[in-house]
Amino acid sequence: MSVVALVNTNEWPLSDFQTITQLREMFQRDGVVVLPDFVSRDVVLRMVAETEELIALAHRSESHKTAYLSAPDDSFPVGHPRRTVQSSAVEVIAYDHVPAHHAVRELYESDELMTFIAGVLGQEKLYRYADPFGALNLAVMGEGDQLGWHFDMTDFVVSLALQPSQAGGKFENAQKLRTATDENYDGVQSVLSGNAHDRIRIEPMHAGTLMIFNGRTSLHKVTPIQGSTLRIVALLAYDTKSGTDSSNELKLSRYGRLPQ
Ligand SMILES: O=C(O)CCC(=O)C(=O)O
Repeated sequence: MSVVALVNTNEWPLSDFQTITQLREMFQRDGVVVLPDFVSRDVVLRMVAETEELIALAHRSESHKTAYLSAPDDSFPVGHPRRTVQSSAVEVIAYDHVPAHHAVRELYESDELMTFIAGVLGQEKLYRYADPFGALNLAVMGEGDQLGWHFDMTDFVVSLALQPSQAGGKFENAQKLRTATDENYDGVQSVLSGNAHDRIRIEPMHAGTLMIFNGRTSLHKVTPIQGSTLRIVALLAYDTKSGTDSSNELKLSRYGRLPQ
């Protein structure tokens, strides 16, 4: 299916110079852009139904790490972000388990989408991840699951919200909290200890919303899921370099296996 049939191109014309320019300015300013109704309701319903068929293949991982996705470092004082543990639990359907006809995979593999995202990011060219598991993930969270506060290890992430939970499951974002040269530990600590409400925004995650997000500099979390409706998000991975793969350690913890 062509990308035009998947994307709401009336609202989001993928090759429109003005649209891309506005989004790029927004991304540079805020570290995040949110595109509601990026895919229409019909397409979302198809994506959810096709994902539900794969749920049995999801791998569950639970982790207790710091916001830097590392083990706590006892050389820092008690209460320091480098020593403060966050709990996360999520189930992930890996790329190799997503069949070629799945609408999310069709969208991910479309060059038009990748060129559009490159434009928003202000990059000449993007590449899909070479990770056979991590290039595309369908992340499924059930009652009680959450993602604790964390920074990502990649410069940006592209997510497509497919199904919100009944309650909870909110994406909270303390945008641009650190830079490459300033860890801003005081600012991070005040978010972790719940004392920085004015610093946090909740990004809308209605079904069909695409989000392009700089998670390396923005501290973010997903609040505990409430109710029996699964929260489902597709995570589309790209890089500015070709051949990017994840480590075996990450593969084992996130997917419970290694490529054959
Ligand atoms: O599920 C989401 O909305 C965000 C996922 C996320 O933060 C992550 O995978 O690092």
